[in-house]
Amino acid sequence: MAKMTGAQALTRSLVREGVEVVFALPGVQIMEAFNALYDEPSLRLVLVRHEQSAAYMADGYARTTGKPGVAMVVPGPGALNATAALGTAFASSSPVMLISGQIESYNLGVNRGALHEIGEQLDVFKHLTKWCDRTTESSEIPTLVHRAMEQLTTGRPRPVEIEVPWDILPNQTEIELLEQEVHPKRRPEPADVKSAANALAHAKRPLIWAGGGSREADLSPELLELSQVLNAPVITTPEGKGALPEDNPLSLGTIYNGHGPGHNVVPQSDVILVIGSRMHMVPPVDWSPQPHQTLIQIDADPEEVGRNIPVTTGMAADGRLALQDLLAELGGKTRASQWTLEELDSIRATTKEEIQAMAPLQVEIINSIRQELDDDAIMVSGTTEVGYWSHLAFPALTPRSYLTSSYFATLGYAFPTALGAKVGNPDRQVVATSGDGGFGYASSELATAVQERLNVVTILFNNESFGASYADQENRFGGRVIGTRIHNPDYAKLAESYGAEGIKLSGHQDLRPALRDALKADGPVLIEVPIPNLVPPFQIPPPGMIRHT
Ligand SMILES: Cc1ncc(C[n+]2csc(CCOP(=O)(O)OP(=O)(O)O)c2C)c(N)n1
Repeated sequence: MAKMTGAQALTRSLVREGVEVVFALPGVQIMEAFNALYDEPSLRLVLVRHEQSAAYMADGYARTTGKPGVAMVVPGPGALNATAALGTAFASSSPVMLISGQIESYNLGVNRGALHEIGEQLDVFKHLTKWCDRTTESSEIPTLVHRAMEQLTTGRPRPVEIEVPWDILPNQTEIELLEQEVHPKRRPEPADVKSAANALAHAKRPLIWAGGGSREADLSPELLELSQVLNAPVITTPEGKGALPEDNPLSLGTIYNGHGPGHNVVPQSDVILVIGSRMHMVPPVDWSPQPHQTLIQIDADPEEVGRNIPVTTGMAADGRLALQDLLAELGGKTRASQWTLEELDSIRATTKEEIQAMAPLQVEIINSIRQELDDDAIMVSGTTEVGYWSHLAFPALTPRSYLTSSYFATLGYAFPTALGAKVGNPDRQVVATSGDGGFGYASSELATAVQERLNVVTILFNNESFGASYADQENRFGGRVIGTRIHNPDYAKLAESYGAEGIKLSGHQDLRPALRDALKADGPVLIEVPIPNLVPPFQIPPPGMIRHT
């Protein structure tokens, strides 16, 4: 026990729980907390320009480091500004803690119209978080933070939100701080491990399907070993990219919106091991796992097991522990499945040709980006033409190196998310791709990037439109174009006006040397690339798509 203010209890608790960075934007209800941060040199405050970015940055930091990301905002408008980012973190199973201030504890529930009041703020966050709570006692702040950390580090990682009314932050009282706790992860049931191992050991053509859960379970070493022991090829979802390096001979690449290797490999497989994926097939395709195939699903979230496709064996467990148990059960002896490397090479080549034929320009651009990047560079693929196609054509070579906005498909997330990734990984290259429409959402964070000297390179593809929506009007609405063409600033000049570097290319052919130089800069660089309007993968029917009449 020691005498301290509620705000000190908050910041000291964060330090004890291992937090190193808080992404925040000030306001009266959290000024006490800012004041307490003044005395915590180990806790870096990254000041942002919009609350959406605080939460996006916390997400980018969390997904690339494996450590919870923390954002702090004022209640009401600040908290609401953060919601799209929190929803993105929820969809992406990312451990983000949003600390929202609150109105005075004595005004809670009275609807008096206190500054920044929302009737019941916790209700806003109920469906955007795994857990949210508040305290009205300063002595309870360490417990609130501790419980939030427990939620972030156990089971399926998803965001949490905590609230502290501002009148309890200056209170000086005896407060006991808590020590960081390492919570045990959940092991699978031994009987399930036995039956799954038995099915995999006898599989003729086993297949491993790795989703975003593989990222959060950090199971890459085990995944590599298991794929080799079973001689099983691996496909991933966009969120699982990099779980097995995509240049590994057993990697077949990524399935996305029905495209990719799925139709070339799933039907031929007899036993499919799914790790950390919902198996939600959008659009529905005839190559999704069928009842005659043995389906084994491992997921940290018990509610996900069998939700979209019935499974033969389900394991609600930590992915890494489950793979370790499977490997132990299999005894480390290599199984000779029927897959040959020639067959896998042929599937890979066919898939590549299919993608190349659908999107030649996008693939050319993606290849030129990949060629300039280190293996462990972080790519935040924006909600844009080149971003969608990168799911299919950009090989991710290390874990935690490829970020998407998952099923939220959030426009505008890429640039701020990349900034958070860079804060957490100062020694890795970080690149974001963005459309002209998407970049506008958080362009003011150029100021943050300059202030924090973050060398994030944003490649902005300018087609002077909300391109995906424009293409939709061209293709589905007979060219009746309305509300999809946009006026743009001169992006290079915009970046320069913030003190960042801005480069305007006359064509995508010049991208490679520009990117090479940009990656060596001492701060943010924006590279604008003009491109024509193109068609995203979700507007091209994939092989085996089931059409509903
Ligand atoms: C927050 C949000 N608002 C709207 C959308 C719908 N939407 C998806 S793509 C798109 C157009 C994006 O335009 P741009 O960023 O310029 O990229 P482009 O499609 O031109 O490559 C829109 C409006 C969305 N996904 N997210």
